[in-house]
Amino acid sequence: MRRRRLLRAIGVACLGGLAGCLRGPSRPGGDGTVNRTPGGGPANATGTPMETPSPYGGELAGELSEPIDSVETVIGGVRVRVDTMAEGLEVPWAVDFSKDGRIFFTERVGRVRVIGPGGLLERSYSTPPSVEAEASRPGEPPTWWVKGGEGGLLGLALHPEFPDEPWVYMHYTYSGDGAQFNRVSRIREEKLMGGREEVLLDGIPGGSYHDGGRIKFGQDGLLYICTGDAGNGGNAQDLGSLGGKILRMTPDGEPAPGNPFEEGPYVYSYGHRNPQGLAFSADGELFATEHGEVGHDEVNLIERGGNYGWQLHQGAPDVEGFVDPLIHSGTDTWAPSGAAFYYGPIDAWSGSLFFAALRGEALHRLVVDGREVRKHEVLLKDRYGRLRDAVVGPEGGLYILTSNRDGRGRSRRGDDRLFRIVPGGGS
Ligand SMILES: [Ca+2]
Repeated sequence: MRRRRLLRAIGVACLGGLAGCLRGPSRPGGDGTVNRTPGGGPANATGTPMETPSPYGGELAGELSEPIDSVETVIGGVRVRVDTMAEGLEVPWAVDFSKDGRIFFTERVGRVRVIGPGGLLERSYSTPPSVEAEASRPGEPPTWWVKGGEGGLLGLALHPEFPDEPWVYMHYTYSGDGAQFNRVSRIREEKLMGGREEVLLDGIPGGSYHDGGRIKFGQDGLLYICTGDAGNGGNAQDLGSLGGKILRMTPDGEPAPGNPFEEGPYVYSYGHRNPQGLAFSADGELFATEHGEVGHDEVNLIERGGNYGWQLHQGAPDVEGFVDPLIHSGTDTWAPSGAAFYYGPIDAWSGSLFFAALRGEALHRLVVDGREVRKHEVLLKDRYGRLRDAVVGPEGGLYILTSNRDGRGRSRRGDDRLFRIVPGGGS
């Protein structure tokens, strides 16, 4: 039995053939390093120790998977290469990177997926008990509604020391007591796959609309969490409610030391309607994107204890006691979501704040100086459809998730996709 299990595992690990597997990494470009198993594993025929088989089609040696497709193009006057890293996805929502080379992402329908050395792993890493959410079929016209609405499995963040600290954090919508809520939980990695779940904070207001959902670790090692008002604007000004906030917790799920409000120990800032994007600058400043009402989408510089206005104020009315956005869309609609500062190899973009936009179907680039927005450029307008997340990978690639199968988009061949933008011209 043990032998059969081992051979099956070897079969999964060694898509390149058993001989290649016994030799070591079968992946082209591998540097010959292998993950050592504490205590050593079984020995093969040559007497050298065998490693715990990887479920990912190769050893986790820190290198990212090769793209499945690449095209050269120009974006905003910059010559780039756009790599497709995964396709045929169902409403992917958030992406993060492990230093062992794996790319983790969520699909709103309830799956955590992983791209390993051999490409996208077919089976799910984890399937948390989120509300049942669905995706539209490719080619289906927009219906505005799919099961689950805006809820489902949303945010994802790896522990800053992952995989040494083997925790994957998630934000998802769940059903309980006849209503819907959101929770933040973490799963422990076991044998290179998602294991037991530990709920850190639940009872966050949820529903079919305005579930927030973005989570991200800051340079301070604390977890920041976007929560929506769940369609009840009164939540946002109520410090006793977890809705319409940016929350902050320790990696163990406790209120972060230094949080500003006794009556809301997890609250970091409030007066938010439906924030969906978080980005930290190199010097640790936090920026957040937020969906406004009838346009009035915002990019905010987040201050500890700040009141960002909803549902008392929209736009930038300069009222004492409230923090105005750095920029807002007026009556235009961006529907901004995931955001990231870019410090990659494309010089023209270095230091820019990018954010993905859904209804506006574009990638926005801001040049921010303090509270001043020096430049605002709209890229990829209508090229890939609705965009959900923008994240910079460990190699400096700009990773983008499409969201064309969320019921509101018109999906095309290959949707949904994870693609990345790297310098073009063969460099
Ligand atoms: Ca505001």
